[in-house]
Amino acid sequence: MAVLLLNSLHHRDDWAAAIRNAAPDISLRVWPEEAGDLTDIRHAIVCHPEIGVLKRLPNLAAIHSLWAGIDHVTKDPDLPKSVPLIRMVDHSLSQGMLDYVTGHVYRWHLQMPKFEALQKRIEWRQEVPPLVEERRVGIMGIGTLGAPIAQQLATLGFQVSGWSRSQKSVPGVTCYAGDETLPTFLAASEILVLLLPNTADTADILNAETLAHLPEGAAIINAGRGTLIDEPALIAALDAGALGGATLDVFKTEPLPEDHPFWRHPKITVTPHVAAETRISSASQVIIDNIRRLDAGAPISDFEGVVDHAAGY
Ligand code: NDP
Ligand code: OXD
Repeated sequence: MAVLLLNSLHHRDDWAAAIRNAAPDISLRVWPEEAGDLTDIRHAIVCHPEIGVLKRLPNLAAIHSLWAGIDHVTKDPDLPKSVPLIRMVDHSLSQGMLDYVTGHVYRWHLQMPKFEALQKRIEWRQEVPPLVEERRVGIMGIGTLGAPIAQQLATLGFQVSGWSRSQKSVPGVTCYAGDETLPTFLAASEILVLLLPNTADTADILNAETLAHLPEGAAIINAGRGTLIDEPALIAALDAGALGGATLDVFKTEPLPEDHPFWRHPKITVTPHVAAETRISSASQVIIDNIRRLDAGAPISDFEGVVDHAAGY
């Protein structure tokens, strides 16, 4: 049985080389040129796979996503949902996100955008930022990536809240769960970090109504998905002065179109979907281990990151 790499986006040949080097015993074929007989394929490793291909693989044991988000796979209307889909859970992805979020939280906490603007105007204005213990940070989505970030920010001294679908317990973090707690959670988030997945329930979850719960002058860091934010509502809140600023890494349309207002908005920092890259060196080993364990008969319930299609993530 073989493994098929369907990677239309990221360093396809580097991924193939890494897997072949680390696991010469695995028979890896690269879509499309090496696909061969599709009935041989037991595992599909995917990053933005071509729509409709996965349903043509009748003997799949699992689909392995190179990304933590799985919307690049579930957008296929013919995705075979009876086949387990495993999203990426990897140390380097978690560390990259921890670095990104910590850096941008500090940037807003220390009011760096304000001082950058003052410098452009050659203006000396001493507005001393609060201490970390006076700063309230909210992490929306305290899953694989969000929970250790919330814990780390709490260890650094911030007042941290987290919000998720099911009740969580994270040391040092006030944990909220469910839609009814969202207004209270948002009201405690001077810096709000979005680390939710793209699902039917999270679409435009930050909109005019929910943004209004944030403290005046709050900053938003979106490292989850662009679908989480109602874009016109965000711009309106920034322009009205209700929000202090936003760092946006993910967008409804990527690459962000040249004429999109986010590029030139004075209160928005754009990063081009780089918050946390799946690093080939470590993540290829995660996939190889998962394939080996599945082939050795480990039950799917033993694996981290198995997608619940009903929940959408
Ligand atoms: P997880 O599935 O581990 O965590 C998702 C979190 O969101 C969980 O806490 C979950 O709650 C919560 N959640 C989901 N739906 C809802 C809802 N309707 N209401 C409240 N809470 C909800 O995912 P990861 O932490 O691994 O990744 C999160 C996302 O980060 C990915 O889906 C992807 O979109 C994004 N990402 C972005 C990257 C980038 O470079 N910008 C890189 C990697 C990931 P519960 O705990 O109860 O299940
Ligand atoms: C991911 C991403 O989901 O890079 O892993 O966005």
